[in-house]
Amino acid sequence: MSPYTPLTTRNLSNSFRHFILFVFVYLSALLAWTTPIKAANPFVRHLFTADPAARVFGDRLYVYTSHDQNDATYYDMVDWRLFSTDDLVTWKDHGAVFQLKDFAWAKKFAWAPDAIFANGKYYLFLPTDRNKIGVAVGDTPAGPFKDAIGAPLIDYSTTPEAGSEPIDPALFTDDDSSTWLYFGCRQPMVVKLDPSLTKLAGPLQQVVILDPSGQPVPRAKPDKQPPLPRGYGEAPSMFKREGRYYFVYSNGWAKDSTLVYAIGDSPAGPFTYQGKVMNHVACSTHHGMVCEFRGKWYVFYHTAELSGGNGFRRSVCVDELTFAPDGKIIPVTTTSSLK
Ligand code: FUB
Repeated sequence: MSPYTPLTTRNLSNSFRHFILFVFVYLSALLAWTTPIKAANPFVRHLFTADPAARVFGDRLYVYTSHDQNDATYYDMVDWRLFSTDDLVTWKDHGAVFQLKDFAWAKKFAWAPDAIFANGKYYLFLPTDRNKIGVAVGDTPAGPFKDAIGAPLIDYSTTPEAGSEPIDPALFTDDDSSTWLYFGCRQPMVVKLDPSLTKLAGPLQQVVILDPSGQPVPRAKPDKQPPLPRGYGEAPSMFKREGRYYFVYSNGWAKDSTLVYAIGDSPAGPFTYQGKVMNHVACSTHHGMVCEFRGKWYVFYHTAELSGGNGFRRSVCVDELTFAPDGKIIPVTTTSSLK
């Protein structure tokens, strides 16, 4: 073979093809380098939003939130909001998907929502009045939704065994299709739901959280800061990874409180305390959810940074979350473009 190959038309077109390929690869790498992997935190800034519940329906990520009022001096919210995205960079605002007045029996406090897909429909689980949980149903993730029962699913006044503050509903569907509802402030509760999702299918049980020596963890208190592991405050959520059940919750309202987690072998527990999900953020409440989207894991949470530290005017945020080889969560260092 000749060491010198003349520049034939064929070689020329090959060289051109290589050049185009090189430019394409170079530009793709440049684009990947400069394209943000998610919007800067907080990712909703045109209104105050809190208590994010992140759910994947189809190939899209939906975040249902409560909605703090611009002039709020308490958690006197009146509607629930929805945002969705394909890429965590561009978010669509779906507006208010349900309002307190859509439940004829509810009076106040449109607090932390959750959503689930079942029976070909989308169900919202919504706490009101600080003592009730209602269910709304719709045909799409963004509704329109209507009251699915015409009465609360959980009501402390008729079901005191639900605990004195049945708020913060969170749902989990296991591989066997059973659906579990977690809720409660200070007292974590779990109950199996009927497949209709509009009835309870089992006893209301307290969620048991143990320390690594098998002792129940002490309860969270507003003004005290017992050492970790500290007990349950509010904001439960559940996810399953590699056959294990991760119970995520806020460990209260102390200066260093945050989202923590415990792991168990069944959705009803007991769960053994593991550690923090993320660092403490500037806010008097901590509420979030861990969610897998397109092969990556994320923690959604809220902060009060955008309002300058007003805990009644919060903003939802998201950061990527990773696991150690033994399945433990590597505590997330939160990001913000406001710092
Ligand atoms: O948003 C009102 C309440 O604040 C929620 O129910 C709690 O989880 C806390 O975030």
